[in-house]
Amino acid sequence: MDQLQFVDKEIFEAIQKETNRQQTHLELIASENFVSKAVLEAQGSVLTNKYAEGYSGKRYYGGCEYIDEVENLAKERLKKLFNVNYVNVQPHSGSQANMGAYRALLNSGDKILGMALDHGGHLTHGYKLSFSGQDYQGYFYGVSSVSETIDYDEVERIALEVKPRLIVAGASAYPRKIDFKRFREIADKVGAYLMVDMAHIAGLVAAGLHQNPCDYAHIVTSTTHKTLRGPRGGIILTNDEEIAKKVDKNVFPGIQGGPLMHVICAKAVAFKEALNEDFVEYQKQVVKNAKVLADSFIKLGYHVISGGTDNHLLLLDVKSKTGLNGRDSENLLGRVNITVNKNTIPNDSEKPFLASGIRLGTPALTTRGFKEDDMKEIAKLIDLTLSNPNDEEILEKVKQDVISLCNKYPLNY
Ligand code: DSN
Repeated sequence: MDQLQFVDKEIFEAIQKETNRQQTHLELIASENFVSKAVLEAQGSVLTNKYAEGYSGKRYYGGCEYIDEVENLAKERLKKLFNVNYVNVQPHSGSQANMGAYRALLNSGDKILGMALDHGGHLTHGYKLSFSGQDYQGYFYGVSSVSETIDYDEVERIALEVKPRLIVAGASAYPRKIDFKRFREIADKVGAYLMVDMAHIAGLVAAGLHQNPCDYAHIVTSTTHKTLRGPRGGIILTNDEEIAKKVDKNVFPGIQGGPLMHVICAKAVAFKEALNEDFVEYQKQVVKNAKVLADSFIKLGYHVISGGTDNHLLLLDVKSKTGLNGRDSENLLGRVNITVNKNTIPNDSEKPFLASGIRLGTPALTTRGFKEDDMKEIAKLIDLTLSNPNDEEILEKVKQDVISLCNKYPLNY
């Protein structure tokens, strides 16, 4: 950034402060990560200047020969990464990927059956305040109140009752593996499409650490910036040629205009990185770190939802152990440079704005190089903070320990 400081000092300084915040805080938001410098460079490239409505070889603007090269590379790499036949790399976000996928398969007013938001689902899986619950009729399944995991027999029972046109599998706060094969069996039994939103676990899938939804679902959507460690954006994947054609039409011109070619360029770079062997090692470490973090909290006497984790995140019931709700825990941890988000837990007695839990994820810290012993230390620091909300001396000491930990693993930006 050799120009920005002279052209726009205020924005330059805000970026400097955000860079410093990222360096000096423990980033435990499960949906965030740190991209490589190569991804940053690609996203900050001159491709931001180019209009390219349409698809490779069929654009509505001239001068797209290099743009086509970039989009083709992104698509070929993505197909290889998930072993799938057709992909669309143009959705600007995960929500738009989901909108494009729904519009490819559904008519307005059709029934969709997704995971309830307060059980770990996502706004775009049929929630009433999202387009997905307004354009379609949203029905929901949740987790068992005993195991706090998906009860597939119960999903089947609801599906038989609701008879949805589409079932959505995938979650934004679910710490266990999801059985996509079983979801497909349920979908087939009720004559529904199966869509999997793999946004949270895409990196794990790419590394072979989770069942690949492309083997089972009619359509798969994802973001590219979570465990997959790319730029912010969305993608749609399918093995069905007819569905692929509908997806393309519904993304452009259906819901979007010109693709963000600088972002697609950065997606291509991230997909290349994800095809490297070291990406598999990274994802293995993400999962190891999450397990150690979950175990550490269990040892400290916390209720970890579902008793642990199989993936990159865990849900911690803070209220039952500390008396603090999720919002106050998030704020308190923010004061000691630990970044988390409040989250409802299954059958939460608190409203979503307060929530009884926090969600913790390991993708970002694992990118920085954090290992199992650091996770044990982080659990202790979080517990110390939440157990002493009014002790300024302890909070200051925790903050200094957090900064020391961050300094041990500098971010190379
Ligand atoms: N907001 C994302 C998350 O935090 O999981 C989902 O879109």
